[in-house]
Amino acid sequence: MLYVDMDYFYAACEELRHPELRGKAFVVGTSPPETKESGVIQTCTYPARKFGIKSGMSTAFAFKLKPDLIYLQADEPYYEGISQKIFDILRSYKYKMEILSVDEAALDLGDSEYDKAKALGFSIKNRIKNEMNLDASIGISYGKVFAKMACDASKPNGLLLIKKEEILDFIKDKPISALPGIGRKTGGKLKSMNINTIGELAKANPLKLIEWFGSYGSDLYQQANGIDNSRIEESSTILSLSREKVIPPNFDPDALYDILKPLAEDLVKDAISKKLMFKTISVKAVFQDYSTSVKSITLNNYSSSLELVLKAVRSIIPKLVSETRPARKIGVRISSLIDVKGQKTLF
Ligand code: DCP
Ligand code: MG
Ligand code: MG
Repeated sequence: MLYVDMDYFYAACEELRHPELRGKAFVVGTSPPETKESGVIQTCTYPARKFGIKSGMSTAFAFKLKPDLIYLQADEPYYEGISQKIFDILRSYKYKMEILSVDEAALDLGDSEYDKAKALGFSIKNRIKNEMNLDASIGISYGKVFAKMACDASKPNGLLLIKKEEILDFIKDKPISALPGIGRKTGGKLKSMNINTIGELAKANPLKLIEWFGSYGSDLYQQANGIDNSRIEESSTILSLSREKVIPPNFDPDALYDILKPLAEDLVKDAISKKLMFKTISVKAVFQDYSTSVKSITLNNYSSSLELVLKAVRSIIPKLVSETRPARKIGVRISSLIDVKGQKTLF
């Protein structure tokens, strides 16, 4: 498996159209410059990371760490256009490919020899550099999870191959947070049981893990023991579908669901007609000051269920908007799409 993740992606895209920023410490955040301190950092360049700045941090705090930080507001449609071009390059290699986020994808190399896989990795890196002037990091290993971990460990602008027999050594002293999918909740629970490293997780009681986390617990136990059963789910060339609507002035925030429901119905109809299934559901709000906020829910499996979209929308709305912060526009989006052409039984 070969895993590609672009380096400081949104900020690297900004360097393409603002060459004067290249190599500087700057951040990309959610809010317009006038109200930037109310938002969060979406990414920052590696020079900015030296000051302790990170994605997800409040912009106000990032400015405490570096008061003369350069700030830009995110422009997602621009980044998504660049992302499509990168995926076109990856697709041209004709391997089975899964897109995992705006800046990452996995290619299934089958039983390729290590030398051949490495040469392919360098060829991909060079093409992305030559054609897009962007740095990609690449991890090659057995399974999606270990290839992603190799990619993370290679950053920035790296390429790392971890052979099957090297995996246990590679993962055992890493913190559990290095495993993809371990967030604050799972991480906190494991830490409360004194499980801090992947090596410690490998020795945990698998039945307990399943009791706490269901089938994810079993995946975690296997991964910690060097087993990765994840398969490539071939992605659609369409990255996401969305619908949005302007909210009338003084609209009751409790009634936002009534605006989103018909949008979600139309969206799911569109997905089914395009023979697509989705895994991620997002609701986006644009506020009066044009700052935006997006919250997402990722399902365990691909779906085409309107019910699941509506359930996700109902649970996200209260987290996104409040009476003190009225939204001017609201939208719903489905992403992580797969093509189900020829798999009619799924519908
Ligand atoms: N992103 C975001 N909010 C976050 C994390 C990420 O909006 N909390 C966006 C901005 C990132 C892009 O997604 O540029 C890709 O995320 P990555 O996690 O791959 O991070 P970067 O590509 O920015 O940096 P790295 O070099 O560590 O991959
Ligand atoms: Mg990245
Ligand atoms: Mg990424």
